[in-house]
Amino acid sequence: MAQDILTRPDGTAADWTIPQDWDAYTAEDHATWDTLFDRQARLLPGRVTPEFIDGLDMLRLSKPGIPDFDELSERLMKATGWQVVAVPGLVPDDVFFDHLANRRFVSGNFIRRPDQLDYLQEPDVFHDVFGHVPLLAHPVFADYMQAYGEGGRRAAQAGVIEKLARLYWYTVEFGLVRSEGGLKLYGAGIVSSYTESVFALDDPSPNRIGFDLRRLMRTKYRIDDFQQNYFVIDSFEDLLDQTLNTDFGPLYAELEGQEDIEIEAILPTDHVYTRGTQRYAREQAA
Ligand code: HBI
Ligand code: FE
Repeated sequence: MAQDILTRPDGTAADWTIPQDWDAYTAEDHATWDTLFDRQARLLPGRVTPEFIDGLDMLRLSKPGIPDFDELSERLMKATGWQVVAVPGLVPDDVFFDHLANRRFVSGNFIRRPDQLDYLQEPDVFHDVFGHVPLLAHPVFADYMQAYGEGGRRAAQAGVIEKLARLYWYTVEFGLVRSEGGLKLYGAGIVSSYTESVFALDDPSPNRIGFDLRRLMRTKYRIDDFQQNYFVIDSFEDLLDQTLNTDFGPLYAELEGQEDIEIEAILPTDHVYTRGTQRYAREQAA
């Protein structure tokens, strides 16, 4: 993967962490956080899974300004034993997995510029902290993330990271969860995006299909625009049960000879919540 060619910047520890250097944030940086936070805080109630809102509250993330990671880690540590550590940007897969396996979530310490509110390539502190950290206060999701890190270390040794990366993508980053009141958001890539928070639930374009581990691991994904397909889990407990409490070794062997599934495909065996029109993707490609 591309991360293999990353080189460790000067001043970075062996595990790629750096001091957050909270005092170095400018008034503009904090204002950018507040703008992004207020927008999502108004949009998400009723759309996001209630456990996410519980996490925001428990971690006092509504306090204005970019959170101080030490303060945040202290609260998170009490809830689930996780910490947040600062990194300069993307880190190599093995480093990333190692942090997760040790219940450390890595966050970029920088924040996007005011002219990049809606789109940026690298994960910044808003995506990483607002998007990912609230669910780390939930005991089951917290265990899922640690198990993912452990699974990642094994997948790296077996040379099958691509399959496991798809699991992260379609759950941790872009997952939906079923509830009595309809589908809800929980993926960090969605909940940290003003536009995708609406698209993922309301737009007729994407498919929304039931979570199925084998099926998911064969499904390609796109990183450059709104998703064309979302996988829907029943609950965090079910997600953890179906995935990381099991040994993936035999599964990888089984998937070895099978072809990838196109992003927008719907199979006869799929549990279809929404058959998308794919109109958005078609228009973007035109
Ligand atoms: N590094 N900082 C950072 N954040 C990520 O989300 C991340 C990473 N390195 C690798 C990675 N994610 C993924 O490629 C793994 O899930 C496979
Ligand atoms: Fe992310």
